Amino acid sequence: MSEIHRASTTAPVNIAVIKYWGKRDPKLNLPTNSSLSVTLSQSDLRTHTTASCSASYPPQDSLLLNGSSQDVSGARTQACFRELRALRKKMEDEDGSLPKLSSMPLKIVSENNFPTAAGLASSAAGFAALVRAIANLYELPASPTDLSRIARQGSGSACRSLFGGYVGWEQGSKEDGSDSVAFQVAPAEHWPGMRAIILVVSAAKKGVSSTTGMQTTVATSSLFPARASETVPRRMKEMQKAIQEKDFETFGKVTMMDSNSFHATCLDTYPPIFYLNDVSRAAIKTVESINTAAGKIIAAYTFDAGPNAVVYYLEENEKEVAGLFKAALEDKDGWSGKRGDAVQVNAV
Ligand code: 2P0
Repeated sequence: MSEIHRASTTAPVNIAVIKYWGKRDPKLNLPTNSSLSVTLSQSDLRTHTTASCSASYPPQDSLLLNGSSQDVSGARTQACFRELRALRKKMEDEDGSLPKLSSMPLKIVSENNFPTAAGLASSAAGFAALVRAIANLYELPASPTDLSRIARQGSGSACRSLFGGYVGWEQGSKEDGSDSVAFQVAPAEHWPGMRAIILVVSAAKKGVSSTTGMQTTVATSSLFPARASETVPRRMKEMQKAIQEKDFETFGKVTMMDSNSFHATCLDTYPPIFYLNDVSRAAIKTVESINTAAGKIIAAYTFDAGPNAVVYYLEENEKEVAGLFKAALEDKDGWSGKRGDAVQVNAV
């Protein structure tokens, strides 16, 4: 019986406050604009992945996600496997005493502790964990930046899950994508009071996949060019400054405006893409009323490619935001606090 080599890791979910939406190169997952996210606490939301390899395994690579077998033949998963194997192979060629892991079949086992494909960026944590688990298995001397470049090819937003805290993804300008990598804007400890409440409106799989949606938006939306070339570059600067200065009002305003801008370009896509529903809009109104009552921005909503709201706030405003939110939404159609659909998490 051949030896089994194994390594495990976890990767966090990240929720963008400046959204990635649009690819300039779909094959390499190169974006049309930079983006920025807040990492959610791994004690609440994360993917745990074990990568193993052995000469005794069946010849095909395999991936088990939450107990069910996944297709690994897709170009994106293959790109991640190929890049990681090539790095390992190089090490093996340089040091003949290393076991030849690069030629063994891989077995990947992943578990999410949150609903998959519910607009909760499951692919981000998933690919980040997959890439790091294999890198650990292969004992690659790769930095988080190197791994972000590989994970990006699995799923764009995955590159942001290789760092903690507040994380940017530089769109880059090179055709080979070598400069399209994630970077840390600030560590979690820089602004540790950040919290998020996730309102799970629906745990169902999203209707329009991000990849398809983005492509249609880039091809048809007349709002999109201004968003990619003017709005987002300006907001990237504003957001980084707001994080550096721990300025929640600006952080919150830019977060909400960028979510609105992203969903406006979705609506402006033809055929139109609707991710928000009535419950999502009720969440927006609740945030507006919380901020009006406070006389300043103490809560900020953002929505990804689905109806679930993520609301950022500071710990000091816990009662006003998380408390009021649950009370206000509990009786609305499609929402029930009783089902435990509000997940309160430590952002960062
Ligand atoms: C984001 N989203 O910045 C944006 C906001 C959804 C809305 O990144 O095609 O699953 O795998 O590169 O990363 C979701 O898109 O897309 C996403 P692919 P991904 O978080």
